[in-house]
Amino acid sequence: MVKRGILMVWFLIFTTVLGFCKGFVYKVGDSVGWNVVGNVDYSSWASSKTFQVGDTLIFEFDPKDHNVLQVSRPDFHSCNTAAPIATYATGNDSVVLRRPGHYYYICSFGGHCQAGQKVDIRVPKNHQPAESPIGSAVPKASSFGPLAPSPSPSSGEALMLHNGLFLLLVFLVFNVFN
Ligand SMILES: [Cu+2]
Repeated sequence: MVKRGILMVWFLIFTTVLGFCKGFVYKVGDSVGWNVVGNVDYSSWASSKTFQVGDTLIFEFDPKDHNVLQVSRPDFHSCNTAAPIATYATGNDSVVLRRPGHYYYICSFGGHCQAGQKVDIRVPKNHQPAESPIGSAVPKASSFGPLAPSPSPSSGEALMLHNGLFLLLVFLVFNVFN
């Protein structure tokens, strides 16, 4: 019974450490969300962030008035809505940035893209040192983020994660054989 209690504590510590090491969740447009009112400059919104593989974007909008189309680079620049790569239309849509590169999103409703409802999310190839997360960035609760070693504060977190994992395994093995 005591052992089970200790195991629970370890599990809690482990999952907490894990929670802080994963990708961040970014709500596109912060408090305004995905909209044309509020005059959000989505390009400066995006350039103020350092996205990483494993991060999640959340698009919040009224599905009667907006949607989210992932499009190619040329379609992004010309606001062409005819050939989307993906469409999101629930009004509370999340997208996980699974690989490096550019992610282009536009709204296909009349004139919205032309009015600036478009965002270019760039996920750098290399694991960038994470800026101190501010604003809408909150730790995410599923799937691993990148844990590539780099001389940054996040490498300390990664180290913590690995240590935590190692200790948990040692602890579990110890418990099984005793
Ligand atoms: Cu729209």
